[in-house]
Amino acid sequence: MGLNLAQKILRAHVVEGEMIPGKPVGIRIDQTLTQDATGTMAYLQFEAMGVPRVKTKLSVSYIDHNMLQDDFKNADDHLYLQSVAAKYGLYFSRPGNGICHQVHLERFGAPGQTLLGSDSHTPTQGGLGMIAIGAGGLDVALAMAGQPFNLNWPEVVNIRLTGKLKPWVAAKDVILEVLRKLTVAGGVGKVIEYSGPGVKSLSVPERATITNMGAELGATTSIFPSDEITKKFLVAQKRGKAFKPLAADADAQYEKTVEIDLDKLEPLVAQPHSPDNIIEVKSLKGTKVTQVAVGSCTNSSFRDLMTVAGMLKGKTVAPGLSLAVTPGSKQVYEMISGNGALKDIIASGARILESGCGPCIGMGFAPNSGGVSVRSFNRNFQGRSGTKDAKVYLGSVETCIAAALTGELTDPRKLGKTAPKITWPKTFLVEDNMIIKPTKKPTEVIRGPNIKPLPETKPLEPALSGEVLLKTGDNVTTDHIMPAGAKILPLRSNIPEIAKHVFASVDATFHDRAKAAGGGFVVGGVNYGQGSSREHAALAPMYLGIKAVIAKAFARIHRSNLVNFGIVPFTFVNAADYDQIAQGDKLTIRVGNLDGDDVIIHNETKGVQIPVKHGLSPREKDQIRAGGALGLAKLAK
Ligand code: MIC
Ligand code: SF4
Repeated sequence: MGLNLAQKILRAHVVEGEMIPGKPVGIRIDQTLTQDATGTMAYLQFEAMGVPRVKTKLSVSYIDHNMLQDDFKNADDHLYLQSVAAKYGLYFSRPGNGICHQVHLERFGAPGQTLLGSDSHTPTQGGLGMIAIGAGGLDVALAMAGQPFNLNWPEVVNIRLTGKLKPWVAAKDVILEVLRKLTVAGGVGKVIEYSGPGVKSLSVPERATITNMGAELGATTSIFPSDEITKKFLVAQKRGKAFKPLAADADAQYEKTVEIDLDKLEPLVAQPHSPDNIIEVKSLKGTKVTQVAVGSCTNSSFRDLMTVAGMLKGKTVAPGLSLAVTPGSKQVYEMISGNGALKDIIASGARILESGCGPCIGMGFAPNSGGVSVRSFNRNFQGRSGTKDAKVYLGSVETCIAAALTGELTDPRKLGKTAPKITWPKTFLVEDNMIIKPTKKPTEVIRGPNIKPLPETKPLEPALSGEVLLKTGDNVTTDHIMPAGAKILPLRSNIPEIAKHVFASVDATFHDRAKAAGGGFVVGGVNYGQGSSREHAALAPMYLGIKAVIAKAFARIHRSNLVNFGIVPFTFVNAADYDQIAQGDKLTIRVGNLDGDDVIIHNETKGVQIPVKHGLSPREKDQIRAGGALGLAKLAK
């Protein structure tokens, strides 16, 4: 029986466990990446492990999220990260060098290797034929310390691409179509693997747009084969040596195959407030738009910025609308300024933002009240833009600029028969002067006042009791649990402070009630904790005394983060029992030593007993018993 590509790479990296779908395995990690918003916590945890140097082939620390420096906090974090990188042997990508996933694609990604990143869009590197997985900072810290990464052996779904994209239809429309078909929970526990004759019509950055937004499916990762196009990209990045041809066997088996005919695709958008709320752009014709933003790790490559320039050349942004454009990396920025494309963008009235995450994570450029924003990004959860009642649509660069020029949602095909043609350079401009290489020189770690010590964790108690502090619905995101944005993100290395914002947008009283009650429980629906990999969505609730979350189903990364911080993730045996618990109910859960999987919740307020499961692997049980993975790592030292 032939193997698919994901299985081939994973198999070559397995160090423990059984390769049976749903069963836990440990894999060796070749590369890691962190960004500043998750990195500070990851490195505080790495430091606590007492390992003198990172043990991976390559580890990179990026600064791209917390770039607004309205006081000392973000700048303190940057210095801490730079000094930690120097001390422990990491590459350091300085602020201004670009968005981690874009820069990693250009400078470090390597076909056939494994990458673990403390950011949910780490699968971007699947565009280069890597197994690239997003995880919480603690998992990344453990990988840097040489530990295997644990995951359940995934099912592999094949997306078979045929045909070729028509003018004005983009790679973004491919992933929006996949989201329409599979939904935001459709990828949980799965790897999405692309195959078929349509693959060769897509460049590496286009493939990376698709694998990037595979995160929105909840998938473990997404991957493309590594072929002649991959080789051309790596050679153009002066990294030809990293190339390795990789593909699935001709008779590879998949859990299922979904066919997409690229010829038939049309420009699509995700409507507010979910990336799977997909519709054709043409059916929203005439919807007034007040702002447009191009950028983010999904769509800020050279190809994307050249498309922006080509479409804007000689034109002016529609009145009553603001357009922001973010080049994804310094390489892209320098190249478009060298070839004159930047001039066309500036001349049109666009506002150029520095290379970083920016508006994607609410770091500036928030929309007006009730505004309509069209963005080339990957997430449109309510409030993420910084304006709670804004309506955010996600679309291709082509769809964004069509809106920017006309002031309303417009099918880009209406702009003419031929889309701007992009001339690819033979070689990209390779100048790594903003990447500091690891050295062996002894260095001191710089800890400004924003770097607070890690909070204490406590071993598991045999009986958990308390109040249900919050009951949520389905698809709650980590942006709901632990919001981001310009005001809250600078607190990422200060848990007592950031904990004040837990669930702030859902229920502003949550923090005070949790504190007063000395902790308690949260109840959720399906796909609880989708979205970001931020471990603060587990760490801050742990700090507030949350002992367990009881949900219909969890998103993969968030479930692992809960376990990493000693919070038990229970799922209902019967989903209907969700109705048997109300906010404010008093629960007692006798977990004992977590030996059996079946646990009964006693709802003392309602006088009912509710069966739940924890589904913890032996390793996860040990972690929870020790009060979390860091506790366990310390015990093992
Ligand atoms: C995001 O897109 O939500 C982020 C910000 O990049 C997060 C990481 C974080 O919260 O720091 C992610 O996707 O993991
Ligand atoms: Fe940054 Fe947005 Fe990408 Fe997250 S999704 S890494 S915030 S650009």
